[in-house]
Amino acid sequence: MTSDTTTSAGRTDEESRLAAFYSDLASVDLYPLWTITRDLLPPTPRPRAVPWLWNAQVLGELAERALALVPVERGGERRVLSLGNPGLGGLPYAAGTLWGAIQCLGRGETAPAHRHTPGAIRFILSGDGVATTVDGDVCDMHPGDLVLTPSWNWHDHSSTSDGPMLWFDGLDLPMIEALDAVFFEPYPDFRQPDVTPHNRSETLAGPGPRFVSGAVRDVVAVDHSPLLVYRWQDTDRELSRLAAESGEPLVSLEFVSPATGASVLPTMNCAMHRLVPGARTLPVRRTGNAVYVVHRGAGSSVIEGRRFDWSQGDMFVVPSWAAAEHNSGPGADLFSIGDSPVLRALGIYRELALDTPQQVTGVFTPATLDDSVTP
Ligand code: 1HN
Repeated sequence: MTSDTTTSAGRTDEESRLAAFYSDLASVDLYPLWTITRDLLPPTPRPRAVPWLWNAQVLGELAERALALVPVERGGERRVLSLGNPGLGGLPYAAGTLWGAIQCLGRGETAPAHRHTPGAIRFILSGDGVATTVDGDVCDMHPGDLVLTPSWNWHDHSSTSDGPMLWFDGLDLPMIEALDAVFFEPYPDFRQPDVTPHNRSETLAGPGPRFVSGAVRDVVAVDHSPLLVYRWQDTDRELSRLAAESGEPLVSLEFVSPATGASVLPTMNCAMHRLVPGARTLPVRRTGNAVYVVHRGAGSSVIEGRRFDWSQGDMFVVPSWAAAEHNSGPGADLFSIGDSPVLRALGIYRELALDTPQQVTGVFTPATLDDSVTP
């Protein structure tokens, strides 16, 4: 029989053999590359997460309602409202690799001790009198401070205040989940002992620099920073020094390990950006996702052609390779987290500076609360 013999089913012999071949492939869980229609190798990254912004007033109001309505207990562990990027189809992640959230703790409360392989950072928004104990070191927290809870370090949060504290949580959880490497363990007691003196890492961390100029670093390290708290006064002083020295509209510093000069966590970098009043930057594309928290001031960012107006306490996402440029009105300080240390370590970090401002094709309108459901 020749290959073009037509069978009773109206197929040539070859067509029949091909159909049987595809059916056999599927039956043993094999996919031939030439039939895969999803774009495996797009010319540039196509993150599913979209540029997005959460409004400070909405976040604050809902955090207050959570404080009034929901206790902090074992199981739930934390009173956290996670930023869910609408591009991610219902996942509670700010971007494909990053968790971002607002967390609140009320007067006298403790969020129970546990540890997990995802690493976390806290950036304090408001309130006072909370300490996070990190593997036995009680770290006092104040607005503008950055506190690290590195991978597999025991951590709990305790309030000795008579008011609530709010902070931003950044975690590498989606990345660790993608690597199938999430482990979690509750601490045997509700909280770790409150040992004195507090803030030991600040005296033991060594004299190395705690900040470097520039938002993205080449130095990568497997270890996290021995310094667990970066104080706002130090960050502010360094930003002022850099701004005066450079004369640039935007200065960025990265928080680094004083021991190695590498990012604070092996998986995440933390940076602070100061825009002078009236600053305008040109657009840049960078690989890696980033979440920004407006610490002070107001301004706007154009991300992939859409303008996002922001002010203090707002949080927004710049997904990988999205063109982003920033403008400030009265001046602003922006805190950011990003996953670029991982891209750096793997040799796949890229940056592309664009030389003209983007055309603004739309203005983002943040979600607001519907008055009819707000009591
Ligand atoms: C976590 O442990 C904290 O310790 C905050 O405060 C947010 C989100 C997902 C998983 C663990 C915390 C978290 C988290």
